[in-house]
Amino acid sequence: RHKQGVTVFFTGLSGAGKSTIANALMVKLLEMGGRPVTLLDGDLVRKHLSSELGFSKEHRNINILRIGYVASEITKNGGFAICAPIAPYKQTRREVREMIEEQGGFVEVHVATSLEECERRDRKGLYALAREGKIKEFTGISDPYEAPETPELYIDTVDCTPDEAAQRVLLKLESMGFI
Ligand code: GGZ
Repeated sequence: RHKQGVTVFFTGLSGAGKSTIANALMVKLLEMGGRPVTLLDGDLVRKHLSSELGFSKEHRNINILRIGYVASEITKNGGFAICAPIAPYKQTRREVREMIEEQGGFVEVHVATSLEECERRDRKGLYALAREGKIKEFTGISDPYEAPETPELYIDTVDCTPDEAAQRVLLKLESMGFI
């Protein structure tokens, strides 16, 4: 008991707050000690693991399956994997879930900040560029996002801080018996 690995898989739009919550969760899990924690953030995965890939449906799916594979190995070996890609396609998320559930726990967290709110914040200016057509296939603007129907957790960042969101993930991990 308590030796099983777990993957926490965040999904949501660009700018929804996935990375911020994922980092806050990592800090909390590290503070608790115990299993090693590996953060597979969208940006770093794109840089180190998927640098040749773009944002077509095919390339996004290859990217997500790579993240899923790495997370499944971490989970198999008893660690915590935290993933934070957009992961816009339902079928691909399902494949990742099936792959990881063979090895341990899988907790899908929908960071459900609305498109309106993400675009209003536009922290990196990408939504403006997407509206101008300067970034093609941009999720939510000119490319689809298929929202999860039954995620383990649903978080809207309008009514909670990143720290509170991370706390909610911890409570979920606890109630599922993983910590
Ligand atoms: C969506 C894009 C795009 C397009 C570049 N669509 O907010 P960010 O900048 O830092 O996070 C986004 C990141 C998305 O990469 P992922 O690997 O998470 O996507 S997926 O899961 O779909 O493979 C955004 C930036 O890359 N970005 N172009 N066209 N986001």
